[in-house]
Amino acid sequence: MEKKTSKARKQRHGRSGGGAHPVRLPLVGIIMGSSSDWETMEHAARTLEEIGVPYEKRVVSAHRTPDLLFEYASNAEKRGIEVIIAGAGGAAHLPGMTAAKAVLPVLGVPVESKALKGLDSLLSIAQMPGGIPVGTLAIGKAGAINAALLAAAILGGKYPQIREALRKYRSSQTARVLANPDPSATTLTPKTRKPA
Ligand code: RP5
Repeated sequence: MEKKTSKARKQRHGRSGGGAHPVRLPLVGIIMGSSSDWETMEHAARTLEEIGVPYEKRVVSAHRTPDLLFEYASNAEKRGIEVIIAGAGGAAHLPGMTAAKAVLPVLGVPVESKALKGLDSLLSIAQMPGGIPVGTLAIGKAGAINAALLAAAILGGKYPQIREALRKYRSSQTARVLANPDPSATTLTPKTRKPA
């Protein structure tokens, strides 16, 4: 047991204790209420991959698998997870319930619902009573991407390589915009372009 723990620590921090070596064990847990949320939540996963933040992903439903949710939220910290991203739609209690059982930062992504376009998800996640915070992002894809970026910013305080990767992500985003100043060059394909 002792050996396993120190091996895990080495894998996470590298020999120099957090600076130069890549972080390999999952630091972010991405959970979602249903596999139907993956279409949205995969944007969080892809963004973490782009920045090089190790993560795990799984379906954990607050109302369909409440015991699993309790187990996941209670054990995440012990397993080395440092930030949880929770996406859910409709009466979206997953992020709030997770935050109630874990002291880790929980970032909530409101998944767009069919009935109310995600406004129900947004309010369910954002309107937590004082005492148990959930950092709530925008509805849908933008929220999933930003949850990953915010997770990286939180982790960047402890892992310099993640802070640097986030800095690079931001500069290449800026460079992409500056390299494409003409909006008509990228938004209209020949088929959709109106005749002059
Ligand atoms: C929530 O209900 C999930 O987060 C999902 O957004 C929504 C619908 O789930 P499915 O009926 O598609 O499984 O629990």
